Amino acid sequence: MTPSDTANILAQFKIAGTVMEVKPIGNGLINDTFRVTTESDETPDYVLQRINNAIFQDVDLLQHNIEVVTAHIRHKLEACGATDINRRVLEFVKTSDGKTYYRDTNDQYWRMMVFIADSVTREDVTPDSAYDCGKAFGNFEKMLVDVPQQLGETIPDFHNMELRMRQLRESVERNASGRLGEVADVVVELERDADEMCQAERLHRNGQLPKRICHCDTKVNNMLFDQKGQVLCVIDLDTVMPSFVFSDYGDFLRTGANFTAEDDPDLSHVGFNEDIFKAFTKGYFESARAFLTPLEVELLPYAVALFPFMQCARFLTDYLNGDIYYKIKYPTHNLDRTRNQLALYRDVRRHDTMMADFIKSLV
Ligand code: GN1
Ligand code: MG
Repeated sequence: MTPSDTANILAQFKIAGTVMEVKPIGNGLINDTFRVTTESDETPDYVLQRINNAIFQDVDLLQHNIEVVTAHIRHKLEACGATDINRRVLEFVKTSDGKTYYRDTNDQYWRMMVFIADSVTREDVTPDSAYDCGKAFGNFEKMLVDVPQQLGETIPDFHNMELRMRQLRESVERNASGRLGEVADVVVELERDADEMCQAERLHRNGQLPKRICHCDTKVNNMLFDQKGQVLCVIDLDTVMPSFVFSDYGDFLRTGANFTAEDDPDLSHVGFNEDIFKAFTKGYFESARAFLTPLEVELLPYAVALFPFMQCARFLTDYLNGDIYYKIKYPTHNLDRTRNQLALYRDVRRHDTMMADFIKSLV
């Protein structure tokens, strides 16, 4: 982005104050994010994002979802007399024609949010913070059980395991990168459990499992905390859409309860952290028990296994396709991610009984 591009983009949004600096922040694998600092302490800072519209192809639908969800949460917070509401829900800045995004002349899409004052993101999860995160994500779902409008899927079938297996099989078939030989063992292992991991879709077709509005990218770095470490709000709302509750519960534990990062190439570091599992589950269940069905509760251990399994299939598919989806830092990055997630999946399965017993003890 040249300085004049930046100036043009900023000029589209009705922001207060004079911009001093625009600097990249965050480490998401999909969008590009910048912090926009304004000169005076009287005016807020902002977050500018370029929406990756190769991945989120219907930006109109995406922003519609986000507008509905943030308005609904704001309304709920007001109704229960919450304080500090501007730090508990995101606020989007409108463009001069009243939209929450701007499409530039290069077909790039931009949006702006008010930067939440005195907030920090975290990358680490401890048993204490895991409990709070569980409560917060459970509460996020709870606030959205009665969203008044139909929301669309911003990435159709995003967490549909049947689709992810189909995509993997196609990438195996094509072997576009010529890397299949290196990963054939992983393909065999995923195929072995594929049927079991696809059970949510079958239960949904039989009418036994509902879709609810979920966040669908529940990493700890998709939350803001205050300076004392208390959760302020959930951010990164692009993937908020109808899904199984497993998405939010299982995907948090995929990253939060792994002893190491999802791309650590040293598999001896990978493992499932039981303390984090218990703390997160306790917090999540406290918030979500009011609306979860008995079948959803019974399948929570399945959710914990599903997400490393699905992410393994997704990273592997991208590796076979020649790294066209996830940002990579070196040629075998997706391979390291794939093997890491497979190792995590295996370790989660060793905890099946422990997880089921723990969840029963909460019910
Ligand atoms: C992507 O960009 P980020 O890190 O928030 C991906 C998630 C994956 C994650 C793996 C839209 O999320 O589904 O779990 O990478 N988001 C999308 O790190 O595909
Ligand atoms: Mg993110």
